[in-house]
Amino acid sequence: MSSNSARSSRRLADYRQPDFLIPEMDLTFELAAEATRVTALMQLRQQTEGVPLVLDGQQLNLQSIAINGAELNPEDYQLTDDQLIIAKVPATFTLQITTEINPAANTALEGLYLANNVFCTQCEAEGFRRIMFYPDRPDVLTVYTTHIIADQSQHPYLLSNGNQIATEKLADGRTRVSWHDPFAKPCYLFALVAGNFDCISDSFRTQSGRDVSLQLFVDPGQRDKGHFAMAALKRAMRWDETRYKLEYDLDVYMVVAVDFFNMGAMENKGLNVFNSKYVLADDSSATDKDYFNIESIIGHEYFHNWTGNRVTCRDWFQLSLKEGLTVFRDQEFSADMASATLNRIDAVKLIRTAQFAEDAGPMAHPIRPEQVLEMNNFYTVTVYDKGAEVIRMLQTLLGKPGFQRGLACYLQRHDGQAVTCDDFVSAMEDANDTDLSQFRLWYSQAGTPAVTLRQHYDAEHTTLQLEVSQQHVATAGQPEKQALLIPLQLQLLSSDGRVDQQHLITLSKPTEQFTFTDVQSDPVVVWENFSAPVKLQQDYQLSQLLLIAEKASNGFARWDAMQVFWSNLIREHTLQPEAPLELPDALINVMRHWLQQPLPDKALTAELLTLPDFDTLAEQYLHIPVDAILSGLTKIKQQLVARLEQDLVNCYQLTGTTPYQYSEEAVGRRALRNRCLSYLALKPDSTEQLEQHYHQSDNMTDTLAAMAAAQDAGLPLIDTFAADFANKWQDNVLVMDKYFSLLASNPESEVFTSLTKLSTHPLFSWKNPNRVRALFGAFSMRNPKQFHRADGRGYRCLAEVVAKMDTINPQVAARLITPLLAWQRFNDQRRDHMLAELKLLATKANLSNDLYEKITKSLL
Ligand code: 7MK
Ligand code: ZN
Repeated sequence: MSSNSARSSRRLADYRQPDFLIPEMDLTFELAAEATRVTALMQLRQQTEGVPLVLDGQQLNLQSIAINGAELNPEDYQLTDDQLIIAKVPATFTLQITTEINPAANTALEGLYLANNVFCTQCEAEGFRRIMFYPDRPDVLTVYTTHIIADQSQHPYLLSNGNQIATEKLADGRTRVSWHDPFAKPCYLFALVAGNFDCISDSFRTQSGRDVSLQLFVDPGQRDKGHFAMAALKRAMRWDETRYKLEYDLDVYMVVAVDFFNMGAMENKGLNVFNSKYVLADDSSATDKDYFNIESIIGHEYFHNWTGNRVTCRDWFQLSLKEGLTVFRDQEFSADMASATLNRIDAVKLIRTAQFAEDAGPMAHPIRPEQVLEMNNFYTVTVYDKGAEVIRMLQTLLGKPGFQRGLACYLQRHDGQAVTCDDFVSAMEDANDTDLSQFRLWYSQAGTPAVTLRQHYDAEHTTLQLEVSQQHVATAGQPEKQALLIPLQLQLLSSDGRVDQQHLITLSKPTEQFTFTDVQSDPVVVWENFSAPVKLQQDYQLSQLLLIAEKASNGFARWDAMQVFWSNLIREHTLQPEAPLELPDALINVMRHWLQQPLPDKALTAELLTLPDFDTLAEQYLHIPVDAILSGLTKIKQQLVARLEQDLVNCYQLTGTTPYQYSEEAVGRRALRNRCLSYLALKPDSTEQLEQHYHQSDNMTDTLAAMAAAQDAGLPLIDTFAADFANKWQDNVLVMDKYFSLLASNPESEVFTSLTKLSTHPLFSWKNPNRVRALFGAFSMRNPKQFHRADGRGYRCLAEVVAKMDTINPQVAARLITPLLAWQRFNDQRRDHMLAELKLLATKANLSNDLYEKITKSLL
């Protein structure tokens, strides 16, 4: 941690080529909990004449340093807090450096750390500098040979990137295992894992007929929970071959699951490391959502092998080059594995909540940021998910075949290189012979555009004129905005709901007119699939929204129409919170129809029957009317139950259970049934049904649904469920995370007692990010009622956790603080309480860069 005065951001504009290249490196790790020795032998080649050699390094203990075999004296180099500088070096030379590090003391989980008796690394983005002195930047590509020396009785598996080339028993009883990765890679893709695991082995024959050995490592005793992930991996490998003709390139692909991990997973070349939450699953302990996430994240990391590893980023400002693209690829994979509509709905929900909020707040940044203090703060929904939307727009504009050509050109042209977002767009342009200069603004401009659509129908000439305009508001640090290139996929529906015409229009000016001919009647204009990350504003009548919801062929558009309807209703309520909130009969009839005759896609039916959540609604206000949104949601739910009770009961029975299976049909059926249950729980006499649901459940999705329904309805029954659940699952820490999250979402004020109690639970640990996120992440992000209490108690609670976590794991602290940064969006006491907490945090000594950057931007 640096003193506040020494902090300085880096800028994209200041990029310079590396001064030295390191084509090859030989690394030896002598593992020991508190003093691991790392010896590196590197071949260096100077690129810029006469410059000193500057290596990054943090919290390292330098043991020795030699150039071409000659030991250096202390006056030959300079050691600072985070650099090693050697003023005079030859043009080409070998450099040998030995350092000592303390993995046991590493609670930040960056670099090499020891947790649960497993040595594990996480190097992205800038963790390698906590392992050894090195130019820790993604444009220095090196071929690694890695030797791991350890006591194999303690750590039977000693793993690193690439192929295992040797294993040798040493005279002192320790073992040395050697690995070689033939693909030159940046140091952020380096990995080392040493521990005791159960290993699931399998193999995959590639399209060209090579056999790849697949190995999945899980905690001893967890073997049965790894089979789904292994099967998902094989589906991902096949999909990338079929869709993009991309094959795996090494002889072995390893995945290790660990419980201590800052993020979801990591694509280290040939040796992925996963948070165990995204690997381990079986039918009784995993939810439908868990299964979904595992397949999607296994896919994501696998797809990085081409988009990220074979072609990597020149600098960290280009992060979206690999992440936006790889999220897009994992979304397309998931859409092909199950319901494309549901996948799109989930992706859009995330954009409309977290991403729109980020783009409107103090941390707003373009998908290619221009200035960064702490890189870890830029692993954001903007870089990832808005980045994926930008890639999706390219596919929409160029068509699937055109996009495919562009991607092939990009990978072929830049294989083995570290490149930029501009290089990617250029490949798309060249492969399609088109000019994307205006499109490039999506990479540099932050903020969510608003697009307004007005229609004028001319019955005499059967023409429809659309007047479309885009509006932009200033974002943090970026006051000027330009018109973007915005693709809009539209359908014209006739009054019986039939698709009359389909058009892809491309808005490029502030305002533009589009004219369509042969339109037989004044149509309902429907936006398909959220074809651009914008807020689209259209003036719909209630009857038009219901027509879309009921009749449109596009499932996404049906869901979206319902979202607009509920948002409008809540908005009216926030303007007049005392006025009675009456649901129109036409709406009730449509909902009744869905309950009586669910659509073939039951998951979509469930979504059509679900109200927008607090965050989705909140994002639509400049100043968030917390109480009115919450009371509006409650009133609507109560009316729905009162007016649809019998239909909810019938639909619940209609969707009766069969033994658990993770299939698209069964997932949809459970979603619909549990949606009904959550409404029915609000009836006065729901206890019996909830008990039955809980006790009959053979799976985690249904069990948690009963518990959540009981808790949200304020029934004492939740205490009985919780006790039973904790007793049953006390030995499964991932399931106990769900228990922590559930109790942290309790909308009653006793949640504070639970938080205190659970933070001293035997399974809870401040050092494990999964536990902390399960408890306090859930509280701050899934409990709007108690978190946003007007008396500030929720904010106080979070701020205390953030302060504590900053001393243990700054990355986790910086992610947790997010909801407090948005203080400008709240009124009166809430704003004052949030500000007070931020200001108090700002005065803390030794604040991490992670928190410092966010807090100062928010207080600016
Ligand atoms: C996903 C980086 C890694 C946030 C979301 C991931 C991370 C952070 C997985 C860690 C990833 N490269 O594959 O993108
Ligand atoms: Zn990724």
